[in-house]
Amino acid sequence: MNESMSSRRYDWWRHEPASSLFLVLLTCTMPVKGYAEPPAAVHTATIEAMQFSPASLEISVGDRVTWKNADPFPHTATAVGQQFDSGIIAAGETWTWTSKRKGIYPYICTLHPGMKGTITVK
Ligand SMILES: [Cu+2]
Repeated sequence: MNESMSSRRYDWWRHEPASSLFLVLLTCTMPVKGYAEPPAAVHTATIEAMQFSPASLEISVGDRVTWKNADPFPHTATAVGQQFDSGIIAAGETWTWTSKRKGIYPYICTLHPGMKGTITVK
């Protein structure tokens, strides 16, 4: 019984070389891909005293930006072109956005439109 099971397993490898090759390729390319791509960075913009700090951030595609509201009242981080919109970020809360496309994204706080910042995705 054990013998027939092992011969069946042998047959699978022998008669389905395409499947075997696929598995080998999948296994070999996954870690390589991981090394080739630079790790995504996380950038922080603090909202404090009615200002985004730093007001300008330069990031790469795939990077994340976390806004942290350090004021005792709510704010938003809303792209003028609507590419992102945090909605209300309550006092002490954070909101994170992952960049997907290159571009220059000026943003404001919709509650205090005088507050301005810019995210540049390169
Ligand atoms: Cu605000």
